Amino acid sequence: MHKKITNIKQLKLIANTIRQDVIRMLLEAKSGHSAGSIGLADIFSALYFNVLYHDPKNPSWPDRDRLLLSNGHVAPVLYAAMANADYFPKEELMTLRKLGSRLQGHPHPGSLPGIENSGGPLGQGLSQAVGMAIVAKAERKRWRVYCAMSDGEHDEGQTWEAIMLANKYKLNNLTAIIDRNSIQMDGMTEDILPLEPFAEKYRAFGWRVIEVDGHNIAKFIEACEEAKAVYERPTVIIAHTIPGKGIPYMEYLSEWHGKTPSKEQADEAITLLEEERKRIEEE
Ligand SMILES: Cc1ncc(C[n+]2csc(CCOP(=O)(O)OP(=O)(O)O)c2C)c(N)n1
Ligand SMILES: [Mg+2]
Repeated sequence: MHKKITNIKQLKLIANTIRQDVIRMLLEAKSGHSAGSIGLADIFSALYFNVLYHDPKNPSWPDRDRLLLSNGHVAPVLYAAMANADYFPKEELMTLRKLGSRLQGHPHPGSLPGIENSGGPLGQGLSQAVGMAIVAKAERKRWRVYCAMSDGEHDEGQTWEAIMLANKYKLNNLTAIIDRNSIQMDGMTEDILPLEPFAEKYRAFGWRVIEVDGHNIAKFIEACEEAKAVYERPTVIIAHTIPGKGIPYMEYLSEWHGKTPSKEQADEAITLLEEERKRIEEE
């Protein structure tokens, strides 16, 4: 089984590496989704190096926790986290979106071991996760189901069907993690189709709600631990993140939802991230 890292500084350094990998992957691929992927680096560092019970050398280990990625367009952050956790060689990251690559533009379980669901069509991941959590409960398994989702995909009615079903079956083995970055493809979520009061909606649907700063790795891990102790209810962690976090020309801008950096922009991003790395090392 993968060894848990509890040192927050180390997890921050891994998140920094993931961000740098994502920039290099997107530069090489010349297509893909930047802002959401960069914003999720801290959460994916925490998930793959602390929260999940998994074994990168045995991806289909039956007792592993299942992590589903519903907002499949942020595949770059998932692949970067997986490569750093040793699921596959890091060089392969540069094949993102290339013909014949295992790293499809949106994750595909048949292509890459360790991927639990097909993502891409938004709004479906939570339904898949609920199905798995129902099976785990019925068979009295100890593994948990995690579903990473985005705020934008709450515009899909199917998401709310899954939210209701999770409540009906009291799925305390399910943790949903929402990237509350407030952007979607064409603008801010509150302008396109308002989600607020978001937490209250989940509470009204019977879920335990924990809101965290999605860049505070320690608090995020704490929230995941807290979710394990909730009695007979699913938990949602609403993680407030900054899209494009750490790269000022990208931060908070929905135009960076599906755009990739130019060579100059990528160089600037790597320089900024290297500076951040030094700051973390000096902490
Ligand atoms: C069912 C479906 N409708 C539309 C799309 C096109 N699409 C891809 S990403 C996206 C924006 C969704 O918002 P969010 O996931 O919050 O974006 P982010 O925060 O990552 O920028 C849309 C509409 C899709 N993939 N699936
Ligand atoms: Mg979003």
